[in-house]
Amino acid sequence: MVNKTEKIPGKPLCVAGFRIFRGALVPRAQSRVLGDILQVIEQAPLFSPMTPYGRKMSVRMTSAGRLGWYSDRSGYRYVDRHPSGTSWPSIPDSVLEIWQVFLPDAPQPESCLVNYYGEGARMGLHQDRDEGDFSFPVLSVSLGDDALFRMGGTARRGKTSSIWLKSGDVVVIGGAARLAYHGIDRIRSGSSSLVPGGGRVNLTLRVVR
Ligand SMILES: O=C(O)CCC(=O)C(=O)O
Ligand SMILES: [Mn+2]
Repeated sequence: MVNKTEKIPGKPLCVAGFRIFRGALVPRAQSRVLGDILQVIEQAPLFSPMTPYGRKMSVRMTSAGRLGWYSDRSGYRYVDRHPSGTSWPSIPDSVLEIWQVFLPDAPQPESCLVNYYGEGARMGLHQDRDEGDFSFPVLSVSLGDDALFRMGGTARRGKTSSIWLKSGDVVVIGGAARLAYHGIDRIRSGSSSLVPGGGRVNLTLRVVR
């Protein structure tokens, strides 16, 4: 249930090769997707991963799909089970529909990372490079509180630009930007009432292989 005007995705805002589709999900679609993701979280509760450097991440996360992104002292990787030992729940149809609209020619994503940002949570500048295949874009969906998204190039210390992502925005990170650095500097706590109890939920869909 993507915005009708975006059924054939309109012209995106392009920043550093990142394609940003403002308001791609209308409020009703945002509620539907969030409801489905809250069910995922019930089956596979959010946890706080440890970085390979031994620091607890401020973002809490879980996954849906065949593979989930995971991190601990052994490094960043994809695993086929939640830390509790159960398989990850399936990616909800409402989420796959978004992928289908924006990336009809790509294979189905094998992973939907669910990031939860409470007050003060952030995600440092990084590349998405734990997948075995970088031929396909990464698609990200923002739900809930506004987030300041920083985008750079493929060099660690290159120039960056930032944009506030809002609930319902979709970002497609492909082509020259597939391995570009990006991160979330901060969220604007209380800027949306979509997520019960507040905060921001980000979905990151990826083909992993
Ligand atoms: O929260 C976001 O918008 C970005 C998340 C992200 O970059 C990631 O999980 O790799
Ligand atoms: Mn990322």
